Amino acid sequence: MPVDVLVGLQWGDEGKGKIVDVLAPSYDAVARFQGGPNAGHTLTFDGTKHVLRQVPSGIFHPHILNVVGNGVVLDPVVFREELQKLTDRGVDWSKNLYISKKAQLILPSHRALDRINEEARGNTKIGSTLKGIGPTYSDKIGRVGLRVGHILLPDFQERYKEAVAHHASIAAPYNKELEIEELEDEFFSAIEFLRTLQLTDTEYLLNDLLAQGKRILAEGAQGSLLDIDFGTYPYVTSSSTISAGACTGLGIAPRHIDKVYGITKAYCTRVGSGPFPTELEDAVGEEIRKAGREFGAVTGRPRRCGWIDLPALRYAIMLNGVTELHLMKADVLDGFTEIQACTHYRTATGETTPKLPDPGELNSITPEYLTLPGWNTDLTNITDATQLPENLKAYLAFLERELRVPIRIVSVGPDRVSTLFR
Ligand code: 2SA
Ligand code: MG
Repeated sequence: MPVDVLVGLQWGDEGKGKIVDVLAPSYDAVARFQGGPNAGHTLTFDGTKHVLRQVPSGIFHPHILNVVGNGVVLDPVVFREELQKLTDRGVDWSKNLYISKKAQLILPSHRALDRINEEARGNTKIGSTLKGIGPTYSDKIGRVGLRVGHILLPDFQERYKEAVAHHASIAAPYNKELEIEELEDEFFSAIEFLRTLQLTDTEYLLNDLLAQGKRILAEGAQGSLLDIDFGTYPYVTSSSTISAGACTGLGIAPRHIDKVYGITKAYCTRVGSGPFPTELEDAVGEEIRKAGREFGAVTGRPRRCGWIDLPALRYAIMLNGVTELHLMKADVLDGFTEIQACTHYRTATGETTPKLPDPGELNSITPEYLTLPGWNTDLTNITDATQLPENLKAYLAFLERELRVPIRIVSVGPDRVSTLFR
């Protein structure tokens, strides 16, 4: 069973990009199955930091095919910029990058609608990245979206105009104009560029690889608690971020899936609005934000920080069928003499539960914490998991007991080399 899936178990920014980069060499293809330019996957190696948004994180390895799957929403303008940046850094993506003709196109008017929708929500803003994600997926489900393959058709211009007219009619009741005229030249020149890339039926490409016994790594974006069905709805993104999304987002049958890598931080963060039971709105939260440099990779927004949330992780592990955990950013907690882990919640009626309640109830529950001794040791120079301080080993053993999944990787720094296998 040669497809492994990598997913974030929290609200995104767990460090998925780094792990894909580390694991990629043992795969023949890396494929993105959902999301779009709302993602910011950060990879650091040879002293340079790279942020990828729509390009799969295997792109630095010339022998690996990188596939943008049908489940993705693609912004051609951002995509061109991203590829230009890679070219400037000497990365040749011309032969190993493929894009599904069935992926949806993000138009300038989708970005405009994202902004208009958010403004209209007043106090209940989602905290969207404003990249047009929600409106583009709405059009996909509403069966009026434009696909990447449509740019190859002679009537693409007419289809584009129809879509924009539709979007203008959505904006009109809000007394808003789309104001996209100045963005259209850039959009169409990016479309011209997109036409020159390898656009194909990637479901065939991927299944042909499988038929040859090749191995595929499916790269998730955002996190399980932002999933459209199981996340903290409506404060979620608009795609299936869980492992099952890899099947529909790539055209791969469930029977091909083997391992599911679940990525979590040693603590927890969230960017955007919505419930976050273990959030620390105090000096400790601030300390984590500072130590972890917790600012959005795309928008630069400060991320909300808090302790690790085991009920939420148990839920994500269940939904994804996680077979191994990767614990990221352990080094961020180096300076703490004590750390806390939420093991249960106490509900409004006084019961304790190890489960994640319905999103509507999350504001009325109280997290119950267990305090553990911190390791209070600088992890930066550790190169082998056996050298980890005893208190960190005890934290890992505690998590494995509570979550019932082995922790195979512990990350102690942003660089590729700071990745310890157990
Ligand atoms: P959207 O833009 O419609 O998908 O936003 C809906 C919610 O999903 C959250 N979201 C994210 N959360 C964490 N990281 C994301 N990617 C970037 C990063 C974000 C950034 O890697 O740092 O730079 O700010 C991401 N993308 C979407 C979003 O905050 C909303 O809560
Ligand atoms: Mg990110």
